[in-house]
Amino acid sequence: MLEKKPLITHMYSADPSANVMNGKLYIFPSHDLDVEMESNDNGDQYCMEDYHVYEMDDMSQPPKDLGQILHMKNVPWVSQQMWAPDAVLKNGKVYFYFPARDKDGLFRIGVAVADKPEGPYTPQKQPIKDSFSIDPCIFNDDDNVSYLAFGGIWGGQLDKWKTGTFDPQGGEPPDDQNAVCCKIARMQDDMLEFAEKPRDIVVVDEKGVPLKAGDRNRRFFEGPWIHKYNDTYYFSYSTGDTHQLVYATSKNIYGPYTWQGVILTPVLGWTTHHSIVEYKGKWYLFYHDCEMSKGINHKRNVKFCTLEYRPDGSIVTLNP
Ligand code: FUB
Repeated sequence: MLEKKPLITHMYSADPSANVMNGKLYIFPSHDLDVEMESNDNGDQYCMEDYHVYEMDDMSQPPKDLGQILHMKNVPWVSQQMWAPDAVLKNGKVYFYFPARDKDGLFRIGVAVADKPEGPYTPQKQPIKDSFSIDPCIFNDDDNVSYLAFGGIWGGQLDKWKTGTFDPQGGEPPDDQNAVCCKIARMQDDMLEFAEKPRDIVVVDEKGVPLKAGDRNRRFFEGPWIHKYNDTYYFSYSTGDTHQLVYATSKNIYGPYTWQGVILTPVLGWTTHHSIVEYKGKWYLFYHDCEMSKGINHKRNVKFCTLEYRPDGSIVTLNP
């Protein structure tokens, strides 16, 4: 029984983006380094340098490490911290999206392209023009139009872009103001650039009122994921300092999304970060905790479990 057990045990891994490509399940996680670092709110302890990809045909067997697909030394614009990635197979190519700090210390989002999930990958020489912050999630809709959702506050810098330019003094708004929103942009057909200025993904409460910054159990923090179930878009994310995975739904990819509930209650460790995927007719939640390191924040391990929907489309809350 592999559910809720560390899936990758020969190295630390986090931020699992699980995607089906050519009928097989691939996991694109971050690779946590086994180094000693003090934790802080800026996330300096997450000093990752490369990515591996994993194949998991059989959910009762550990995934197979297909090897390193990208290292920061091969991406000219990157200075450090290769954080949570995602990937999609589209028109015969795999597009791998990853955030990292540029040479000025700002998080940007890059793309690397391959013919197969295991690579070889060719990174673009520059990040996506006008990209910022972290945690890209690429969603390809039924009409083959793709959207990139992204963002994360605090160490992920999204709250420093409120004015449209980077403000090093920026932060979360006062508690009674609207929360900082995750961003979404339609991608060009070549999947390498935004086709539009990124828009806010607004999450509203049951009365249709946007969530406030002080609503820490519900407001967006980081780790966006978009999937579609029964013609409804599900926008799910981490609430960061309240450590939950939560979700909201909409009939429009751009939102507004209506708050629904909790997918996963807090795990061992500060962060969790997830993806949701349908594979061979079942739905799965991939996430991480710190079981292998007994709770060291930056030494995480990927896990998965079965996800259940009720007949009304709501998700059954999971407890780790
Ligand atoms: O793994 C580094 C960062 O930690 C990710 O980008 C966030 O989502 C959080 O999991």
